[in-house]
Amino acid sequence: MPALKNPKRYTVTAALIYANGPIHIGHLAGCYIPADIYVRYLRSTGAEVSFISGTDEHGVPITLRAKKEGLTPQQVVDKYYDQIRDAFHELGISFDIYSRTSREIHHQTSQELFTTLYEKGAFDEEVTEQYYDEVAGQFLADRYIVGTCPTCQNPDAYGDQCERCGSTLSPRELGNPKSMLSGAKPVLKATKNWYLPLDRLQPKVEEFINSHPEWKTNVMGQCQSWLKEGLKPRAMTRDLDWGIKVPLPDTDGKVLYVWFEAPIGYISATKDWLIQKNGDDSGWENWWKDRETKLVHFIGKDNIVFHCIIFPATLMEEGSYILPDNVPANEFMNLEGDKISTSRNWAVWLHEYLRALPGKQDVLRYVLTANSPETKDSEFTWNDFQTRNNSELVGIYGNFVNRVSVLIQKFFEGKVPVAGVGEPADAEVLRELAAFPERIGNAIESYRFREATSLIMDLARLGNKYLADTQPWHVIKTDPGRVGTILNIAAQITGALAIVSEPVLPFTAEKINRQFGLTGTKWADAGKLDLVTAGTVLAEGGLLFEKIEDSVIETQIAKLHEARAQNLLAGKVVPAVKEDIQFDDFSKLDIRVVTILEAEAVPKSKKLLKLKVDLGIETRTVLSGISEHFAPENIVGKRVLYLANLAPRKMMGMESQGMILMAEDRDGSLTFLSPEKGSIWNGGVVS
Ligand code: B3M
Ligand code: ZN
Repeated sequence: MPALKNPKRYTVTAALIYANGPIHIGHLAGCYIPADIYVRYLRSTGAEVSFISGTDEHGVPITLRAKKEGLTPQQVVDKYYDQIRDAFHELGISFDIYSRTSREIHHQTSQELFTTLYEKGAFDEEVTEQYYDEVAGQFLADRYIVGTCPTCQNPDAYGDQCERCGSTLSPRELGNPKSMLSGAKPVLKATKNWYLPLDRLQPKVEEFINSHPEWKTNVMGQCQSWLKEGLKPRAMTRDLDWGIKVPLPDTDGKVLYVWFEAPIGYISATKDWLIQKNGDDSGWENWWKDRETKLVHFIGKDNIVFHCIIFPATLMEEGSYILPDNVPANEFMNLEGDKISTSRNWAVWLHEYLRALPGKQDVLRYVLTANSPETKDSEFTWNDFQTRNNSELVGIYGNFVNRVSVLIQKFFEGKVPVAGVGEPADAEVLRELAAFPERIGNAIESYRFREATSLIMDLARLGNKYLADTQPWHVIKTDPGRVGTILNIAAQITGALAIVSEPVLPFTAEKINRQFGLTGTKWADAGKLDLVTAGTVLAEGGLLFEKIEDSVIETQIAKLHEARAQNLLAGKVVPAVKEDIQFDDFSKLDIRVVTILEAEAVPKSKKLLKLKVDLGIETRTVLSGISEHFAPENIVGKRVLYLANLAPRKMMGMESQGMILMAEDRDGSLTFLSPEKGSIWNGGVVS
């Protein structure tokens, strides 16, 4: 099936993210923002669209997270479902439905599809030996097992995939396998599972993929490399207890493979949407079975094989479904020079962004699109974020709209003036304006969102240039009628800008619409000469974008590094408690409260301070490795705990007597132990 021309309707899906953690900018840039731009554009052209997404609530990523957080899998998915849904909503991602795979409708839909395929004989039933953890009493599928990747020797490859080299694996291919549950070396145990014979389906899959030469090269590249390697049968069931029960007799302890059922979640979510909207799911087939419906999957690059090969193969075997027309997967977005990583806490989290920079949804949408990892990995930096905001959104886009409204306020009491007879400059700008909607539309329809964004900015530049060329602020003195024409045209450009930028900047477009009295505009209205009606009284506008100061950016960068440091420390091994000693051993320690009388840096030493301490009965000199933590002048006079009978040691040519006792925090900072009262503490009481 080659790409569909003039579809009747669109089913647009965005990946069902695992409900095992919050959303970060990598997810947004990879899939959700492009999907939302595409859908908002389609709606604006009057197309019939369903925009489908939700959370993926099964699979090992959920159960592993539950184990890590000390929650049940259900508690984990409940917690993150709400958080993810709300954050998307706040960012203006305009899903028609944000469903979840734990809903009954999904269990039912995926079990039905499994049963249909089973009854058609689409699966091979096979008893194989799978790894089993005898300590945990559980089979170890996918991410429950780690070992050495046969391709790149990464010692931490998962049972289903090596994250270092990208190879798809099965647990048996791992060297030195280890259970993620107990750390035990797993044993092999026989179990029955149902396999989709992708090897036999390869010719059909190949024909499907080859009918789409228009797919993005990064997507096509991955597909071809899979096909070249030769598809292998893949089990569609797993020996796990969290998931959707296999709808066959005697299959206790078995669930559907998460990558079998999760994409079916798009279908269930469509039904869920219709049920919520109309009370029943009638008509759902229009979105999934009508050959004139265009199905587009927005995903990140790590999900390509599942959406381009495995899910289509499943649908082909069933027979009555349409197949994806396109899978415009993006590459990855990196962050400040490093890969985004949830486990290393190196990410900008959406819910935190929304709290830290309220009202700046469009700035994030814009920056992530302008710098989208469309054809290759790209990088988000806070400095680039600031520059794009300050010089593009504020300096070009916001500046244009602001000038238009200020000039209309100033010269026409806030009422959009009537246009008179035009001059060549007007004809020229209108000619250029007229070309933009189609150019931007074409870019969006071809999934070139970066280009669309830069064209939007070009349109704002065109507006600025028109004002600079026609100089209404000078002309007003001699020819107010001419200024009326100029500002009427400028208002039409503003209205068009709102329409064509709405997919990327929906909050901003809404503000412009409100200010310029526009309602219910469509894509085809952009470029019309009477889009903004003369005589419209401009509503209060305010600035569309505001400058972001250095301090805001510095705070964000610091936060990022702090989060990573915290994370590293959280993983730091705290030494186990040492072997027991007897009271006699303890009473040998002569611990006292002393006062620091003098403190000075030790020449040529980075760490040492030379302290003179007062024991009450004598003074001592002690060298203490605290120079990086305390300035000498700040510690004179402090009362601290001191081990008085530690045998003297030579350091840097000086004798150090005894030792100052300190507490070390998780982040490596030091604190003196400073009793408020008392002079000598010996085996117990501070008095
Ligand atoms: N849950 C992978 C992910 O969250 C997977 C996507 C499913 S899409 C049907 O990245
Ligand atoms: Zn590898």
